[in-house]
Parts: sequence; C-alpha cells; structure tokens
Amino acid sequence: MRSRRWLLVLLGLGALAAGLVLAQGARTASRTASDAAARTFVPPGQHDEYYGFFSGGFNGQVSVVGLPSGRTLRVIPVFSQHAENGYGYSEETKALFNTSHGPVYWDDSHHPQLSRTNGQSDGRWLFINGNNTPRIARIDLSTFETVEIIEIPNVGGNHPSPFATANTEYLVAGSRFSQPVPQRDMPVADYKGNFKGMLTFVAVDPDSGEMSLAFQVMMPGFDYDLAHCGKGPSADWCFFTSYNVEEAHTLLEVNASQADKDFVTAVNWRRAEQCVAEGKATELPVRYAHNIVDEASGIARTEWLESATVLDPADCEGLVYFLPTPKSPHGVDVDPTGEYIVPGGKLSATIAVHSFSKMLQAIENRDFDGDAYGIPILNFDAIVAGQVERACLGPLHNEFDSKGNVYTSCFITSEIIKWRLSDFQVVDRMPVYYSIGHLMIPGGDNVKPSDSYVVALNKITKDRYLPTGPELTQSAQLIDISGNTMEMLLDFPTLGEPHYAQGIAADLVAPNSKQIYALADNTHPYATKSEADVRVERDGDVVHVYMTSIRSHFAPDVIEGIKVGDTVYWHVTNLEQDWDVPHGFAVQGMEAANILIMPGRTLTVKWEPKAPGVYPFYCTDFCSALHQEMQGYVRVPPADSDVALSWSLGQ
Ligand code: RUQ
Ligand code: CUA
Repeated sequence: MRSRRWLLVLLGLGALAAGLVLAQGARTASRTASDAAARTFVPPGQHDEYYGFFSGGFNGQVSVVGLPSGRTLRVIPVFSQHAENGYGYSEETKALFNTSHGPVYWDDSHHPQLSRTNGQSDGRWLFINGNNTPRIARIDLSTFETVEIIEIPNVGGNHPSPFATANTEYLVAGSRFSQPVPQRDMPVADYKGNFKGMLTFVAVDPDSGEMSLAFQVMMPGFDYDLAHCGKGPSADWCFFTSYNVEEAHTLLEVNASQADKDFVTAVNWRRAEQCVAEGKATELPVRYAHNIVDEASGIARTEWLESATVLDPADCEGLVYFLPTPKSPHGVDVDPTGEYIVPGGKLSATIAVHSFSKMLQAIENRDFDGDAYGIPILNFDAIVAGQVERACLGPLHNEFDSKGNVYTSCFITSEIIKWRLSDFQVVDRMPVYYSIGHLMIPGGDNVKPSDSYVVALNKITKDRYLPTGPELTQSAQLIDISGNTMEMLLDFPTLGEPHYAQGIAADLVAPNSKQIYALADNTHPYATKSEADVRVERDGDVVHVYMTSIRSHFAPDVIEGIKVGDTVYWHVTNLEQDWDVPHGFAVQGMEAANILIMPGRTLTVKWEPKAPGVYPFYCTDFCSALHQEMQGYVRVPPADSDVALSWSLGQ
C-alpha cells in the first residue's frame, strides 16, 4: 500500500491520501479479529443467509458461495466442460455448446444476472454472458443446472451483458469489440466508420424463461463496455457505456484515451419495439445457434436461426441518445429510484452522475451538443445531476444500499468508497486487497437493496493467503455495511476470476430447490426404468447399452461381445428416488473422467474400445457403504470375433 499512497501524493491528491491513512488507522482499532469472525461464522449444521452467484471468469462457470461464510457450495458448469459431472462430455449436454463457429467447449464468463420482477431479484433464473464467442446462458435455480445457451450474432466480445430490464422483459448484449456487420473480409485499417457495434435485446419468456433474439440496434464502431437497464421512471431505457469513441483500431491504451469524454448510450427499448412493429427494422441474414435442454428428457437440442432484426437509429427517431461522460467509463449503474445513472469514469478522478429526469428534459428541449453519426449528443451540463469530487482513482462499478448511499469500487486506489446521492459527498472509505474490479451488495442493483454486506471482488491477491506458486487464486472480501461505516469481516478465495457476482436472500431460492427428478416423468428415449428392461442392442457397429444404477450395482454388470471398432453408447439411468444419491459411471479408456447421473435422470457417454481385452466399469461417486463394489466388466473381443452379444447380472 505504501507505493500506492505515494502515487496519490505524486498525483497531487494529498488530502485524499491522508484521509485514507486516517480511515485505515481508525478501522484497525475499531474491530477485533474475533468479533469479525463471530459475525461471519455459520455454526455447523446451519445455513448461510444469502446465496452468492460468482462468475468464474475465464473458467466459464458460476460458483455458488454462501454468505456471510464465504463457503463455496458448488460450481455450476455453464460455458465449459466440467470433469466433476461430465457436463459437456455426456451426449445429452453436447448440443449446449453449439455455435456458428462449431462446438465451443470453453468461454470467458463475466456477469451473473438474476431474473427480476418489479425490479427485485425473484430467484427463478440466473443468466450469464459468454464473452469470447458471444452467448448468454440461463441457469434454472430450481436445479442449479444450465438449461439454455443462445448465441448472439453480429457481436464481438459480448461484455455489456446480460443485464436485465426491471421485469426481465429483455437481457442486453453488445459489442465490446466492433466488427464488420455483416461479418466479411476487410482491412483492419478501414475500421473507422465501417466497423459496427450491435446493442442487442434478448427477450425472455415470462413463464418458461426461454430466450429469443428480439432486435439489435446497429451503432457506430465504438467499444461498448458495460450496461444496466433502468427501473421505476427509467424502466423503458437501457444504458451502455462506451470507450474508444475515437474509433482507434490499434494501440488503444493511447489512442482510445484521447477524447475528454466518451459516451453513455441510452436506448429506449419501448421505442425500439414500436419501430420494429412499424416495420422500420430490416432482417439481416446471419446464422446462429439457440441451444435448449428439454426438461423431461434432459436432452439439449440446437435450433439454427437464420436472421436478426436490426434497427438503424437513423430510421427510428427517439431510439438512441449519447450522454457525454468523462473519461472512458467502464461500469454504468442505475440507483434504486431509477433517477441516477452512475458511470465509472475509470480515467477520471471525479464521478459525474447523470440525472434521468434531466435527460428526458434535454431530449424534449432538443438540448443537443451536436451528433455522432446522426445520433444526438445531449448537452453534458443539462443532464448532469452532480459530481463526486475527490472520489478516488479508477472508479469502475457501483452498487447501492436502501438508504441513498452508493458504494463505488476504485481499482487504482484499491478501495471501496461510500458516498451519498443526496449531496455527492464521500462519507466512508475502505481499503481492499488489492485492485478491486466489481463489488456486490445482495440486491445492490434492485429497487430495494439489502443493507447487509458488500463483497469486494479483487483482481490481485498477493500476500493474502499461503503462496501457491506463480499463480494465486483471486480473492473476495466481505464487508459489513449495516452501520455508518464499513467494517471488514472476511477474506475468502474464489474460483477463476470473479468478474461480478449477484447475491440473493436464501429464502427466495432454497425452498424451490429440486431434490430428485421423478423417474416416471423421464422421457429420455434411452431411459431404462426398471432392471427388467436392461439390454444391449447392436445396430451394425453401433451398440446401445441400456443400463441402470441403484445402490449398489449396475444392471447389467457383465457384458460380452462388444467388439473392437464398435461405437458404444452407455445410457445409464439412475433409478434412485432419494435426494443426494447420484451415481457416477466410468469405463476404462473413456474420454471423460466420468458422468454423474442425478436420481431419475439418464445420461449417455460414448466409448470406442481400441484393443481387445476385458475392461472394468465402476461408479465414481461414493454412494453407499458398498460403493467400492459398484463395478462390472465388459469383454471386448477382436473385430472379427464371433463372441455373441450377451449381458447379465448376478450369474
Ligand atoms: S468487468 S472489473 Cu468484465 Cu464487468 Cu468490470
Ligand atoms: Cu453408485 Cu457409488
């Protein structure tokens, strides 16, 4: 921290630095370690108060973390194959990974977004974006399983995503990296004026949660970084930050930081709906995948779509406005009342807050400061609500409490600042370790946030834990915000890079948690619902094994006559109807570690035996006292053998 303080002094912010030192000193005295420990301690057998859904960043997954304990409850695989349960290896889940680039078994996930009703998280679904190959996934919070992934066409780097409107009418997606649209070959040097950004609205079915591409707004080739949609009075609008209004295509660290102000883009999605209804959009041919899991069979299938509905702002007046915003803003957040739009101008030392009501007024008065590519730029002075002076360095993201306070993460000064919307004064600072990105208050983007905790999601961990070689885990810190000043309670490591997280009261999710899949409802075409029906069927050189598992055996457990050169599909149905009794399956030489089958479900894994022999298969999940005995053999003769196909159990 010393070098950081010197940096501040050098930057002429001596007063701010002094404040920081004082705040830190006071903090150490005020709270002892054992007191903090008591406040995060969840006694054995008791439950956490909140679920935290943490993005895994480059691991492509979501981790579920109990708060305040910081305990990891499980990892939900989303955009990446998962050795723990065979997600992405089983035949049933493979289609979830289909994209126009072929199956993509890994992605970079950033922003978990809980579904919401009337601006409050409702605990039904969790959405998260895939950044690299643009996608949005939906996780069903009754099963904590990924049930749908939709590809976002015409977009490069889907970072400003999947932020939801107040009733989850839409999720947004957008181009962090503008591209030629439609995609085609052209020199990169022709970027300026030719590359396009796409701000995308994905509709969510209010009953099923199913996603569909509603419309896209074709924008100038800036870098659209983050987004949030409004609430209350601003509920019809979504706001996207952008940097690189310079439209540089090389050495962006210099060339995209020239302009004094970049933009927050305000999009009126109700207006977009009208323009689409009035026939002002065009259909752009583009191929993209929509992958969805059938609930009864558990099988994912892909629907290929062939066009996108695209709106040009020039054809739809009142659709888009630019709000000038100092200096390469990163996050943009809307306060609980829906009036304040708070960007994180990461290269600016003040935080300029926009007023939604002033924005509407400026639009009505046509108080414009020119335009960019025909899109009106609102007059900065007409829309600014206030500025937080001497805020911090590197403000990135904001979350809110219910009392009119804003918590801002500051990357460069490694702190969270708390300030008031009533007078734009900073009232508290909390140093964090180190280089915070996002921060999270349970419901911190809701109409009624909780006043419980803020979690700091830090990029750098150096010296906080026992060293583990060159690579250190990322880190989160739990801070109490229930009092007047923030109080640091707990450090805990995270899996992957926790770009963002969302928290929700456990009461809104836990009661809906499913315990088993009813065997009777299983419509999987290869399901085997009783041991009487197990069998092995040959169709040319393809063999289907209809297998069951129950404590503590497979049926059948001896199979003979599958030959070298065969392609074998093991369809394993877990007959259990008890909570927490999955069975695993693995056979020697299979490409995945295992598949893990939930009670009542059927999963299929493909196996291609390469050499004659006798190969064991076994259950990979310790399911009973006789789990070790849950095993069997498959005899594989050479391709030209006449060993007959047979199967048995207990002979
Ligand atoms: S980001 S550290 Cu991928 Cu949301 Cu801001
Ligand atoms: Cu079934 Cu172990």
